[in-house]
Amino acid sequence: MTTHGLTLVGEGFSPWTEKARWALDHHRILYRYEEYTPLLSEPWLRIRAGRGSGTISVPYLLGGDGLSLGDSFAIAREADRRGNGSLVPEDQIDEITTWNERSERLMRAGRARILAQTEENRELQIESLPSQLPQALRSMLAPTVRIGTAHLRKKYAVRPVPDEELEPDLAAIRAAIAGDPSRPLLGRFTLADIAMATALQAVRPHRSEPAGLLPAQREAWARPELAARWEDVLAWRDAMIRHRSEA
Ligand SMILES: N[C@@H](CCC(=O)N[C@@H](CS)C(=O)NCC(=O)O)C(=O)O
Repeated sequence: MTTHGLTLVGEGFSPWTEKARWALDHHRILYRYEEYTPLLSEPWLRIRAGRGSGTISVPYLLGGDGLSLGDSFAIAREADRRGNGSLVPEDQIDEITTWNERSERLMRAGRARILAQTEENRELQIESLPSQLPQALRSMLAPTVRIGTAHLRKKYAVRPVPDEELEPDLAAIRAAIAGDPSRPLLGRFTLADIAMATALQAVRPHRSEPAGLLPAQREAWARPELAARWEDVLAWRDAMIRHRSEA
């Protein structure tokens, strides 16, 4: 297997990372995946990315040829370039950008919720620690996770997002699919579908994707009352993910 020197640095539980992975996988682009831990992994990522200052986030795509991309939308466009396009067709770029902005809003709402829950819940703190840490240390180190959540709160200016604020973006999906749970948002499968399907993790995660979302995290991302009002939209998301695994 050759990855052409591509490394994707990401967080296994993150919808942004999942979006980038889906776009790369869609084009069957091979890459090495590397798990990122906030704060701890940042210096090494900065060195390899050639970004000594400024904000840096994951997913981050690094290439042996100097490729250095730190945004899921940019990574998806790169995947499209390498894979001879189809996810971001030029004639639909404006609509796809609008869907991408909707997905960002949902994902940011998800981040606000999971950070708040992680600050309260010890099980979530333990799950958030790097997986290579031995079991005996995990319980002891659980409170240190709050250093990471405080850092992320500040970095992303996180504020609580009530359920109602998510509804206009969910209504946009409902209108676009018009009762057909397997209809792509723009009539053909594009990055709009990937972005929104992954972002719906902020309403209720899919039962098994992303695989890096651990059990307590999966429960904590869910907004059950909101999800109950948008089952048709969640069924559409499930159909998109089925389509991904069948492809
Ligand atoms: N607009 C960016 C947002 C990415 C983002 O918010 N990443 C967060 C969540 S995965 C992150 O890197 N968190 C860890 C950190 O900032 O250290 C994208 O689409 O890639």
